[in-house]
Amino acid sequence: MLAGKKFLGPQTAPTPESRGVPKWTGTPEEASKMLRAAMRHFSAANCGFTVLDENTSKLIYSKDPDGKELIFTDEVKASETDKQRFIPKSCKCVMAYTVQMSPETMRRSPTMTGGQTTTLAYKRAENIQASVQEFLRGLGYQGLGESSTNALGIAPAFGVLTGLGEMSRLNRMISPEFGPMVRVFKLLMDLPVAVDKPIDAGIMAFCKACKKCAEACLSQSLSLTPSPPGRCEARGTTGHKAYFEDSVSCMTSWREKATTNCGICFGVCPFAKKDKAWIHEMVKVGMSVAPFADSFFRSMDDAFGYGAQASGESWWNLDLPEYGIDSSQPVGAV
Ligand code: B12
Ligand code: SF4
Ligand code: SF4
Repeated sequence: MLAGKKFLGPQTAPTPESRGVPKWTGTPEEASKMLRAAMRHFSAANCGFTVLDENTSKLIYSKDPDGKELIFTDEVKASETDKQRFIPKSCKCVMAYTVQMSPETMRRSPTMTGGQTTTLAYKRAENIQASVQEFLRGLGYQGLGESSTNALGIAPAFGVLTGLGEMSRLNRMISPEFGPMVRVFKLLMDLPVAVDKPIDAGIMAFCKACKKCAEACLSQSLSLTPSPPGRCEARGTTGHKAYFEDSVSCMTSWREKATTNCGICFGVCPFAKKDKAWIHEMVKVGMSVAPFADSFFRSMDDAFGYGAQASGESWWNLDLPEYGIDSSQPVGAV
């Protein structure tokens, strides 16, 4: 199935109403547990939950990429017109979820082999979103998704708020289980769920000494400041601490190459080599117990050559697993 993304979903699954049965009910904890299992089954790497409040509602865009306005309403049913999408205030539960990307192909950025890492994850996310929207409909609830790739709201922010990972020098989310090798998505629901909390796995602290991504970026778009500033002068952004990148020079460098996007910074990150080497295990231990060891572990990562970019040539000789990812990685096991 390649469903294409829709705000309201495919709307084809029979509802409890149409089957003459009551909607599913359970505790918020049971709902979260059920959704976690369903999302893994649909091929998401992990998912987490939070609730929209006065602050976090600001992370929902005011307009989708197609120009339609996103408007919160007191109506019970979500709907859309030519110009607007209406989000019932009852759809205040947010599920953020991740989809794994292949570290082996990403470290071939910026080439077509590297670029398809992104495309493949987006294709899988289309199916995952449609599947969970239909799953919720079958239970008697609404799942409001991205109307097109990356619509609806700021994905890394919801990833962090739902405890899936931490922000990093990439100005993107790094997950303890999968490193930066995940794309992040979100869905609004009226199914009450148990919420998760943001985590501190020492990742942002590790970034202070590491800087590997910023040194590898060919357009010098990433921040080299020791600590994340709370304000981005270029964007006029305040309110969250982040290592803001120069997104104009990043995107310009893609356009100059004119063949593909880029992801060098993701590919070289020591956390991208998850479970490939003992060094990674040591990094994990080091960062949780001895933050001063971070620069040592970054040097070890360099010494073992794990952070190297790779050539996009002869990709057909790569003996990759399906989708180039390890789908046997359990979550929460770090
Ligand atoms: C626009 C965009 C870009 C633009 C501009 C980025 C920007 N910062 O504006 C450009 C072209 C530069 C870009 C590049 C890349 N991107 Co991009 N991008 C997006 C997009 C579509 C929108 C982000 C946005 O709204 N930015 C505007 C404002 C909010 O930016 P900002 O103030 O700098 O805030 C950033 C962070 O600080 C954080 N954030 C913002 N508010 C808050 C609040 C809180 C509380 C917290 C914790 C965090 C947080 O989120 C923002 C992420 O860019 C998202 C998808 C999405 N809907 O989120 C993908 C997305 C962020 N990109 C992604 C990726 C992977 C990339 C690339 C590696 C390209 C690739 N090969 O895929 C590069 C990495 C470049 C880099 N390291 O800087 C992934 C990141 C996944 C992850 N693990 O976090 C996303 C989430 C797409 C996806 N569906 O997975 N991107
Ligand atoms: S995607 Fe490429 S150009 Fe953009 S910040 Fe990362 S390494 Fe630099
Ligand atoms: S390469 Fe180093 S500095 Fe960059 S995100 Fe990864 S751990 Fe942080």
